[in-house]
Amino acid sequence: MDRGVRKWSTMAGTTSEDPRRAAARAAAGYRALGRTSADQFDLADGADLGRVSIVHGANADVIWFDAAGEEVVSLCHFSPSIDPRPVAGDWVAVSDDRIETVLARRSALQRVNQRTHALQVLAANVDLVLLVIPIDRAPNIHMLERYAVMARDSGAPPIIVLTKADESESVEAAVATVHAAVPDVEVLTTSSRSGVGIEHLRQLLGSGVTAVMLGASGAGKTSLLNALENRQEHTRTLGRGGGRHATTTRKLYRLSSGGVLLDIPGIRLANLRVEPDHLDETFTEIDEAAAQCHFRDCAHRADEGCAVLAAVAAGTIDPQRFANWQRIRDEASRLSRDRHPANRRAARPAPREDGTEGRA
Ligand SMILES: Nc1nc2c(ncn2[C@@H]2O[C@H](COP(=O)(O)OP(=O)(O)OP(=O)(O)O)[C@@H](O)[C@H]2O)c(=O)[nH]1
Ligand SMILES: [Mg+2]
Ligand SMILES: [Zn+2]
Repeated sequence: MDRGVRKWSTMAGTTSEDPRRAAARAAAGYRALGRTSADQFDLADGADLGRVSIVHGANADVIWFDAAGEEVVSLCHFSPSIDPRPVAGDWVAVSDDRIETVLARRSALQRVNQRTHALQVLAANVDLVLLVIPIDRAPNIHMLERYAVMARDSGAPPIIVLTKADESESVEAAVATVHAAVPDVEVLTTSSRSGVGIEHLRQLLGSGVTAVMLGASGAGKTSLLNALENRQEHTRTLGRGGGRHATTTRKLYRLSSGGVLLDIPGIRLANLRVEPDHLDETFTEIDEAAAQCHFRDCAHRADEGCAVLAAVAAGTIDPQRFANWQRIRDEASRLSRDRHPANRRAARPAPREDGTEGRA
């Protein structure tokens, strides 16, 4: 990279233009990039604020605004000591085409990497997680529940976006099924083909909102982006050979509705598996506190000498994280009980009042 040839923040700032107008233009640019009043950062002298749009290995495309308020997109490499590693959606401090620091994240969508068992951040600084579920067939509730847990764990509220309504035999039944599985989350029905629900989605994705789409490959995520923007990003061709994922990178898009949308590749159910082991790896703080419980087999319910409950009460463990942990723990033990044929009958949920069974 030709460093020194191109001065970072003074490049276009030497004109006689009114600096206040330039600053106002830059501020508007950062707002369109999803910056909110909650994003107040302390930048080192000479560094510029930027947002990561896409990561390629140890480089990333960063969008920022120069001293003249002009938008610049630079391919920046990571400072060798960078920690954490930048991901799409991160706010970063850049100088000389280098990402110096990743600024504090106000939310992060993450999953456990199946191979390394390490936590992997998929998207940073999101305000809304769109759980994208196709309804051209029966909605996959198993998957939806895990997505909901992931979303809740991110710190950003979820919204369920049902796709392919044009190919659904019974939209109302799908909505009812999904609503019963994840009761307190708004459900929006869409079709990228007919345009149903797209305007409503646009309204949810207004200025200052960064959303990420979470859903299986082929769920119709990129198609939603295309429908929102009347554009043509590459989507998946179903039923043919070739690559399984149409979208292979996580990328940030600015929307004409004012918001920002992160498109990420589909996540397979296998990578969302709920196992007690993964629970401990994902919720390490709970696992660590549990080592201090008085009873070795403490269930952290109401037990005497429970260090986990004490940590929640003291605020060292986030109550929301603890609630999510309890939810998945209970589900994991129910699943393992269900695997024993002798328990199957007893473990089946009672019919609900509306006559439907609890879950698929
Ligand atoms: N009938 C119908 N088909 C749709 C709709 N939305 C998407 N599809 C089709 O579903 C397939 C997958 O759509 P994509 O948008 O590529 O799915 P994706 O979730 O981005 O998939 P990955 O990028 O692999 O994660 C494509 O063949 C689309 O044409 C819809 O609203 N109606
Ligand atoms: Mg896609
Ligand atoms: Zn305990």
